[in-house]
Amino acid sequence: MRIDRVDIIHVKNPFVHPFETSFVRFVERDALLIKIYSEGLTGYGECKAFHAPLYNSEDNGTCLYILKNFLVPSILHQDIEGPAEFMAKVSFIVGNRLAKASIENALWDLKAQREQKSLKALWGGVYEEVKVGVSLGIEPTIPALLNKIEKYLAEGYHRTKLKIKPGKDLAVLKEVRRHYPDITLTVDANSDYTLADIELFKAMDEFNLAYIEQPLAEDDIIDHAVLQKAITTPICLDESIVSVDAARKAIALNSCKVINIKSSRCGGVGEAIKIHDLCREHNIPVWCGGMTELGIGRVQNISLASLPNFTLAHDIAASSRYFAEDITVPVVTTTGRCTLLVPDESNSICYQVDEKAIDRMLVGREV
Ligand code: OSB
Ligand code: MG
Repeated sequence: MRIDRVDIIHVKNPFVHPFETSFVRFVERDALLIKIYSEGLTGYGECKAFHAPLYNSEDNGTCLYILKNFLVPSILHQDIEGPAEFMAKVSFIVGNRLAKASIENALWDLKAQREQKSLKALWGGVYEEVKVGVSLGIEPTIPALLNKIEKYLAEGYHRTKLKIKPGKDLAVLKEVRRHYPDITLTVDANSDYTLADIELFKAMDEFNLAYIEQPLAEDDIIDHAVLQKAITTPICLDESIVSVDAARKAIALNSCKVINIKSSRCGGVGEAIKIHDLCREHNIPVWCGGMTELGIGRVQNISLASLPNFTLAHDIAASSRYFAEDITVPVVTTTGRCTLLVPDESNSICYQVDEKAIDRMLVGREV
């Protein structure tokens, strides 16, 4: 496909409620969108970086720099076969996976349109519906958190994940379990602990958590292996799994029993599918992680989550979990059966990008 033009669109969409993680309190989604024009079609990708390098080493500023200086020039006014050829072409660039994935995702959108296939069909999806979970931020008080849990259970979320940080962990869990002894519950530490906290994680075993997500450092699968040996609760790695090679090593070391796949974090859907396949061979269940994305990213995540080994509930909530307004028509909505419908030829679900909504959220555009 000939690439005629690439726009980088900067938008901001306020959150309906602040979302606090161990690393920052988010009040809005500040994001770069990629729009690629090719032979009369337009493909969209969403860059999953944030305003600052807090989740990993990239942010919107570094992504914009890499996009403008390296990634866009590698495809603009050229003939390119598709996402895989693009990834091979930019493999000389070390890291910068969130930036690479934003273009890769837009090329998948174009490929799907050219071949008149759904992303689900292109990627080998099998499920018609995928399970929704909710990721709840750190709240100022335990009653405030209990209110949030109640709200999302009532909305039909299948799994509740609580963000934790040192000082906001065991006491919170104890109260939540006292009120909700039977819900499917997990915690996400976003790397905020070390092996010095091993006793704290041993104490978590009594809360019957489905898993503990990324307790230790991004680059430390050795310490995660030590911790996994010391506790019965499964560890789920998020930040650490930046590639299929990282997944292979984590599995070999028994650093985790579950993996959260984010196509952005590992440089694109091509790599995400390789991780999915590897985990399937090793009986490691996976689920699709989220980056509080807007609709473009949300819809692509739903399609990825339809692959067979995505058996646990995903961090792909309805648009309304974060936003009053989203950038797809329709916006993402749950079914009422703790699931989301996967867009496909076989059903009538089809999402269009809402250009007018993008214009309302617009900060700037680079053509
Ligand atoms: O670690 O999974 C994470 C949000 C921002 C950055 C990292 C993470 C998260 C979430 C929210 O947990 C997931 C979502 O609902 O999109
Ligand atoms: Mg996480």
